[in-house]
Amino acid sequence: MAEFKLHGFFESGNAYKVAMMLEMTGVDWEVIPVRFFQGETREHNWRDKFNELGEVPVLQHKEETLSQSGLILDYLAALTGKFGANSPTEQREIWRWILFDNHKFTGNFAPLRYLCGIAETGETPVTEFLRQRVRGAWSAADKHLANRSFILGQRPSIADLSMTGYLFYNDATGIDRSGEFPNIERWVQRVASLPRWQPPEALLPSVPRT
Ligand SMILES: N[C@@H](CCC(=O)N[C@@H](CS)C(=O)NCC(=O)O)C(=O)O
Repeated sequence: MAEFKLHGFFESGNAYKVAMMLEMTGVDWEVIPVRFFQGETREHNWRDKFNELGEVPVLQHKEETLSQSGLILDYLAALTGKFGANSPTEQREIWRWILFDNHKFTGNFAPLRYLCGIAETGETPVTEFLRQRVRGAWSAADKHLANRSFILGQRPSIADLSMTGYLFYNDATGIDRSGEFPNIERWVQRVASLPRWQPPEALLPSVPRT
């Protein structure tokens, strides 16, 4: 049995953020596939056992059962000594961007990607609104990355793993990332060039969609 157990599935970019960290830090981990599209995370039993919030990812390690990808990344950075902060100032900077990620960067992109590419709703006022919000959040990050290799500067951290998690998937959101946000595009490639990086399909299992 592996030391770390990650509950997740391929389409979950939030699970992928944690999978990247587990793989890139070289710890002993395994995935427990979650039948997300069949409603497993809505079942009382699953919520009682793993996460009362009804969300993936969940990480089990020894006596701990953790949810929220940002908090899990922070837990793993502290345990492994990798991709974490070197000072309280860096720690605050990491959390500033992880909170921004959860609220706006991933927070708007993930539902847009879901509506456009998985639910296939077609264009609606909701997709239009979300796309505008994504462009706003991505513009801020693109500007920040204009003169930095990574969020903290020259060194990759969990903030980069959190924010790029959803950017390694094909999406049908209608945003031309390389054309509109070239600094983000180069940053994504930089993260993909880090040692032990692997794409979502190599780390997370596909589960039935129906
Ligand atoms: N802020 C959370 C977001 C987690 C999240 O929204 N996970 C999705 C799957 S990618 C989920 O389980 N959604 C279930 C729902 O919203 O009901 C994190 O970063 O872990």
